Amino acid sequence: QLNAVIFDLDGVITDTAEYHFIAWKQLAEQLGITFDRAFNEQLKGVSRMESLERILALGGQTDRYTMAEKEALAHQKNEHYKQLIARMTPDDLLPGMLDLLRELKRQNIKIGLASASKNAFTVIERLGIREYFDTIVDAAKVQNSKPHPEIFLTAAEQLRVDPSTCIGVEDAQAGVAAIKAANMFAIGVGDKEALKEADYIVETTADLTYDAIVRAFYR
Ligand code: B16
Ligand code: MG
Repeated sequence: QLNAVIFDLDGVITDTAEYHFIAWKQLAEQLGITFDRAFNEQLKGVSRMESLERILALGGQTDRYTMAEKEALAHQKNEHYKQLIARMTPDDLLPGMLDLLRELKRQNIKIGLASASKNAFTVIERLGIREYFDTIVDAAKVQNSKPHPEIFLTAAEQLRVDPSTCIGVEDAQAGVAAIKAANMFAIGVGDKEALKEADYIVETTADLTYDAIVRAFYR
């Protein structure tokens, strides 16, 4: 029986990856590190500090900064990112997502958010969809990042549902792995090859209709 659907935020509900890209790119350039869109793909679903570490490694600067300096660099990126997301509106919802949230509500299926972003709440507010969520679990509330299942398990616990009755929706490979480790039904949005661990894969959110996901879950 399907009781809940738990969504990732970035890349599933909205495309904040572009804003993360702009903010990280500016910081990387300041440090003399060349940073392109292809590399940005590797930062999807990855925490802020881990993203910084990967960028420093890309530039061969892993040991150049103290922990305090790294915190300051991550803070600087986040201030820039916050300026960018402050301009988001409901128009930034990905295709089909509002319809899906509405239909889930109508069918009395619980809705959760499991995002690695500490800015998740702000983004949800900017998108005007706060009212749809029965729980929002973000990186600030968990110890372990994806692919660890903790964030999805915490969401299920707060929704008071058994993980096996949940669908998790993710665009990142680490996210799909986290959903599977939580013993939930995993839906991947994006590349078939990259997300092959998922139980069901759609190319874009436009294909993420209520009927399609329910059919996949009960198949
Ligand atoms: P913040 P998700 C993730 O969100 C993003 O995909 C990832 O690129 C970002 O670095 C991470 O959140 C942390 O974000 O710096 O705002 O805490 O895909 O799990 O919703
Ligand atoms: Mg994501």
